[in-house]
Amino acid sequence: MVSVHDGERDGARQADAAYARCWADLRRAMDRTLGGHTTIVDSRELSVTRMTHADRDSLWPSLDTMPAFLAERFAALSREQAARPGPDGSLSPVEQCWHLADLEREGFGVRIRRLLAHEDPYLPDFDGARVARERDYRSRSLLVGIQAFREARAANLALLRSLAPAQWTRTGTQEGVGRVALGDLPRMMAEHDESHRAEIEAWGRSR
Ligand code: NI
Repeated sequence: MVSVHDGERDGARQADAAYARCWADLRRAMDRTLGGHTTIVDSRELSVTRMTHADRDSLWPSLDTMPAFLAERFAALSREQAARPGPDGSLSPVEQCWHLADLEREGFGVRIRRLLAHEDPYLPDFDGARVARERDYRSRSLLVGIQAFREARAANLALLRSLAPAQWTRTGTQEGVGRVALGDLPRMMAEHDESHRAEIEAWGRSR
C-alpha cells in the first residue's frame, strides 16, 4: 500500500495539509470498505465487492443531496467570504466546491468509465493538493463550482444506477489504494462526501 499521496510529500502549505487530511479520511474509508465488503481471493489482493443492492441503495440519498448541501451552506457568501480559509487551515468554501467538482469528474468519473470500458484498468491517483495549487481555486466562482459538481455527480450517479448486476464486480487497480471493484465506488464517494460534510460543519460552527 502506498502512503505518499495527495500532497503529503510537501506539507509546508496549510492547504496541502488540508488535502492530505482529506486523503487520510478516504484511506480509512477504504480500509473499512475492504474490511467490510470485500474479500482477498488471491495473492494480488483481488477484492470483490460484497455490497448488496440494499447496501448501495442506502447510499443514493446522501450522494444525491451533496450538491444541495453545498448550495445551502455556501450560496449566500460573498466572494471574499467564499475564499477565506476555514478553521485550522482547512479549505475555504470555494476550494471545497472545486475540489469536489474536479474529483467527481477527474477522479471518480474517470475511474467509473475506465472500469466499464477496460479489463483490469490502471486508475491513476487524483492528486487533490497539486490540482488545487495549479488551478488556484480561490480565484474562482463558488457558484460555478457548485454547478460543476452538481452536473458531474448527476452524471456519475445516472451511470452507476444504470449498471447491470454483473458489472459491479468489474475490477481495476487504483494508484495508492490497490484493487478496487466498481461496486466499491459509491461507498468511496459517500465516505469522501462525509469527510467534507464534517469539515463544512466545522467551518459553520467557527463562523
Ligand atoms: Ni477531499
